[in-house]
Amino acid sequence: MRLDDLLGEVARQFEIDGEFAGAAPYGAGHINDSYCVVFRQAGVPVRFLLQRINTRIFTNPVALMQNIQRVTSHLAAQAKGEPDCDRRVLTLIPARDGRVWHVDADGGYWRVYRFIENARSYDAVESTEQAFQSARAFGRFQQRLVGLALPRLNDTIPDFHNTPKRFAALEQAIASDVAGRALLAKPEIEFVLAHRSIAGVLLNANLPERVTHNDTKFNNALLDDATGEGICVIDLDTVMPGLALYDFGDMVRTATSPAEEDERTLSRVTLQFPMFEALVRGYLSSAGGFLTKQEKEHLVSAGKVIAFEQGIRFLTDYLAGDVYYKVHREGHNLDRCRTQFKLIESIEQQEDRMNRLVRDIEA
Ligand code: ADP
Ligand code: GN1
Ligand code: MG
Repeated sequence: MRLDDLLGEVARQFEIDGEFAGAAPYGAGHINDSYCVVFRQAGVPVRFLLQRINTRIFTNPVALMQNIQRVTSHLAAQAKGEPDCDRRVLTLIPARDGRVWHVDADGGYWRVYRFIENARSYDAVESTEQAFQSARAFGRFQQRLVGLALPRLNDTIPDFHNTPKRFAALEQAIASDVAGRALLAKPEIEFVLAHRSIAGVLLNANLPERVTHNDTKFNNALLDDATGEGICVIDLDTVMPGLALYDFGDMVRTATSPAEEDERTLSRVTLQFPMFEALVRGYLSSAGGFLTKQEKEHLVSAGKVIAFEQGIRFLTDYLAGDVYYKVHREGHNLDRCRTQFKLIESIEQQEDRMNRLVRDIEA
């Protein structure tokens, strides 16, 4: 079936009024297939976000959707009464059979969200205000989930942020070298081995388990077009039990450098201190009330650990022959890996100053 026909057929399975008027690929995510679909309702075009879940990566899509349903209902109850509350939380549109997903004839899993209008995501940070706003939104997301009722959420990807296990998987990939690329990545492999002590820093710090987002890259927060406010946290597939600092670490990884994740001019990849400061202030403005002293003391190491872990993951995928992340050019995963390691070097050069800043803010 042609993609356009498939999208129309799938979209019509959801509780959406009006006539299907078209669909187009949307966004720059590495994992799911996202489409903006339009329905004409009383003559007016209304947009929705249709996604096919990547079931190669999320092997239990029903458990995943149960998590998202619980989390979005909880967040919606918390946001109730706030101005513009329906733009502050993702809203699932149910399928006509009452579930919040649809399975197509080929076994593909689909879901639909209301489209958050007049807001957008950015692939690279442009100002300290943006950094502050995204960190505040991710911190608020965590804060509002502190009171999520039991049972524990499902682990949608077990050991997702277990950096030592990611390290071990890389060692395996180097040893088997299935794509014959290890020689091409010699400097990066040497970097990882020389920095191996970073891997255990968060896991060995005895930090409390919380409900976390686990994929807080800068483009997973929507910023309001008019006010710049971090209005909605999106991409909820990996919301599950985790450490608060996985989320803060991923903010540092993705919202301190002016360059995109796959930048090839590595001199552009650098941790800009004012962006880091804005992230700390934004995050603590919403999450500061529940974080422990130990968590706050690890804010700087969090950035290093998560950039290290992500570099390891890109490198592993490069060596495996690009089987996990969507790639758009030769060597794409290796380019992505290099930016992570360049960022770690930049953090290492500024670490003392970064730690002093955190202590001063907390004093
Ligand atoms: P992926 O898991 O592939 O990263 P995302 O859920 O992050 O997919 O969605 C991809 C992009 O689509 C986002 O970066 C964002 O720009 C846009 N997007 C996602 N959900 C919505 C929504 N409900 N309203 C408007 N835009 C959205
Ligand atoms: C993937 O879905 P997306 O593009 O927001 C990945 C994250 C990585 C990120 C790196 C489920 O996120 O863990 O940090 O790419 N998501 C999954 O850009 O693996
Ligand atoms: Mg995303």
